[in-house]
Amino acid sequence: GKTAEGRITMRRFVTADEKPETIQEALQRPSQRSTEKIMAIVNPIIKEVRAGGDKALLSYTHKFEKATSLTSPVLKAPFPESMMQLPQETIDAIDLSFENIRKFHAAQREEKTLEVETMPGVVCTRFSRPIERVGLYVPGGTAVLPSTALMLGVPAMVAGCQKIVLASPPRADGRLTPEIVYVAHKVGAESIVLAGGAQAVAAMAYGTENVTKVDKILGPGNQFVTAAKMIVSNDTTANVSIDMPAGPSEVLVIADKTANPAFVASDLLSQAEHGVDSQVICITIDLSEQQLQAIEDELHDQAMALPRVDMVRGAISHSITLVTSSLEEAMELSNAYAPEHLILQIAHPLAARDMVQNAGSVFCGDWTPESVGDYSAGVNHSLPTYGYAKQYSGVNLGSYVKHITSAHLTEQGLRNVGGAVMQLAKVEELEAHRRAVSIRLKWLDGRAEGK
Ligand code: HSO
Ligand code: ZN
Repeated sequence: GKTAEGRITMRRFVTADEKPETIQEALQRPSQRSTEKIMAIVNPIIKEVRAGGDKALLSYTHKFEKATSLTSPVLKAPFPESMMQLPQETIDAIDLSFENIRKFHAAQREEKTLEVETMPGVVCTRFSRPIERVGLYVPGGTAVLPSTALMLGVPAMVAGCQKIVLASPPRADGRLTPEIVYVAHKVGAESIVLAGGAQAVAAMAYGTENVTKVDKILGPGNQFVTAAKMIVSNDTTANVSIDMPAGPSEVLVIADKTANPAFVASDLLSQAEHGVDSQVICITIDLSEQQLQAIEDELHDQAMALPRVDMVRGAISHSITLVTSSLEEAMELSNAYAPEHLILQIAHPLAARDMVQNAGSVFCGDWTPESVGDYSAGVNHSLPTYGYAKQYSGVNLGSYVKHITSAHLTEQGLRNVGGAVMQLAKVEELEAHRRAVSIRLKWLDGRAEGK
């Protein structure tokens, strides 16, 4: 069979022996299918769901998920107990993870209203409010991902969003993974849309007879989901925003002489098993040939024992090892790549963390595999991929709130700031703006003169 073919190994580059362009080229993400092609498929789906509502949504689910027995595209809370029957170990694991994620995101609340008196009598205030209705997309695909439901749902609950709508493609028998229903119940979701892909995104963006229209859509997905999110967020008639563009998952591991080769390999593989388009990068610092070999041997041996070895093979085929000789160089390469996950298996991980400029989430030291963050530590696993860690944050409490500012001036405040306002209004030739101030100042003067 396929799995017996060839050694599973990453191309190796010694940075000192290569031109910087070669290294940058090697660090390119695998290219995505052209956006035009994807858009051409996604646009009609969005139009149809928008026009046809529940019926159109359901027929896509029959077609793509083969869930032909499904008669309604939405499951409303309260969800029946029978849909969340789980082994006690799974319940305990979800409950423990839920609690850690809840704690970490609750600590991100800004309790206090920010208030600054910019001049005497001129008070500027900023406060936050939850986004009222959020749509959380939990992908189906090659693995069931209840952990993604936790990562999206718990912060929505903590932020106080009034309506939490989950969407996830049902299995061919029309049923949802019970773990996802259990998480939906725990975070207080009002409904679950039993659909995936662009059709689920469209349903939440515009609403249907039974799908609640939402204000923001969050969650990872394949290229169709990502394209749909981009299209609806560009449509002003939908009035919906999204979290961030998403691409395949990635990890970058930095390993020095103190790293355990078996640990390094296990972390590379835990990301590689996500899918053939995943990318993993290993940057070594000052390793001997023997130590490099030890990581490569571990990678091959551990990979061969994995049920998803075929995915791993695909991912590893466009993954690389960069051999460097200093922490500074390693960090510079990592910052340029801007990995979704950065794992520091080095002598002083916390000191190196200060040098991180671009990364979605950082995992420090030998005892912090990425999987703890994927599931249970409390940090979020919905993170910027494809280099977007340069400008985006991962999902966090702030993803579910918006800020409102307010100003409050006293009479004296208006006297203090009014001159500048009137002058700038004059420059912009906006006379009504100028008069909104002058009319008040005149009134104040009149009162002072007792008129
Ligand atoms: N590493 C994935 C998240 C995940 N891992 C879900 C396991 N389940 C992307 O950050
Ligand atoms: Zn993962």
